[in-house]
Amino acid sequence: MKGTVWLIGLAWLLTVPASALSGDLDMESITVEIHGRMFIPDRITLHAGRKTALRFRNHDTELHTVVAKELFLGVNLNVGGNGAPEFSPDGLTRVIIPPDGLAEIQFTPTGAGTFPYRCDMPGHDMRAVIVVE
Ligand SMILES: [Cu+2]
Repeated sequence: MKGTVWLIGLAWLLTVPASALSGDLDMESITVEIHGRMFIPDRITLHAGRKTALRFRNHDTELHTVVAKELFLGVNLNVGGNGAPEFSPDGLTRVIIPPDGLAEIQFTPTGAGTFPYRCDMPGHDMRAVIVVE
């Protein structure tokens, strides 16, 4: 009997996509790759009212940051991975992502708009846009 339960558990693990393990089945997952001091792609679209797992994966051998002025202010969120989030009283202001690091921000975008973000490390001219529709 124990063996059967174990097998069912294993089968479940193998059939459920990895994205579902970290949250709801209806969560929208999107990943921005950071490579050669660029955000790739430099424009992504999210959906207002939809639970979202927004990931930034740093493939470079240097630190990068994600600085978004308005997108995360006043929004409930969770930051996972090995990034270092920084908060003001108004909300998440910056996430520092180490080399080969990954930051996952789980939140629900509240309103439509176009939200530029950037990396504010000295000398990095890295800009990209998140569109919420
Ligand atoms: Cu950078």
